[in-house]
Amino acid sequence: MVLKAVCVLKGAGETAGTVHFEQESDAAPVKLTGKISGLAPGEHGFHVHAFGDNTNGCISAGPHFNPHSKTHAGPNDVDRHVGDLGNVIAGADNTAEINITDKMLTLNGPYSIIGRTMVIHEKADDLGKGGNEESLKTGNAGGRLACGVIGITQ
Ligand SMILES: *[C@@H]1O[C@H](CO)[C@@H](O)[C@H](O)[C@H]1NC(C)=O
Ligand SMILES: [Cu+2]
Ligand SMILES: [Zn+2]
Repeated sequence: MVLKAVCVLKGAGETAGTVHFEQESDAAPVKLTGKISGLAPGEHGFHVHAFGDNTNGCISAGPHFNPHSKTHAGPNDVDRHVGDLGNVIAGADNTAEINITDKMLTLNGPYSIIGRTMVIHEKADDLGKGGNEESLKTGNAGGRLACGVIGITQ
């Protein structure tokens, strides 16, 4: 069984994109592919946030999806928020190509990310290594440029 999901990211500015999710078994990993445009060249924090709520823009999505009550870290760390996907990198064309295989995300079960929100940030995520309190919560990734709810697709 292959599970699939999609997320269309939009925001107040010109940042926009589409991310496709695919899970080939009944557990992690999940593969993410897609593209986000309208980004300043360089690294941008990229996370799954807890709520599929965009009523007040991306801010209503709440904090990083963290069902195991861990501190913020990078995607390769054992102790991390489930939603911690690190950074995507935009090139000189202001576009980030997404090609991530993540060992912790799932599209089914009690910790499924379906119905939650993907957020792309203004700044780089310091992966919890910034040496301050905020680093262990958000990675100091700054404002939310665009976001979208992760939905089931065929
Ligand atoms: C995506 O990443 C995988 C694993 O690193 C690599 O084999 C594959 O060629 C990449 N695909 C694209 C389109 O960059
Ligand atoms: Cu985020
Ligand atoms: Zn986090």
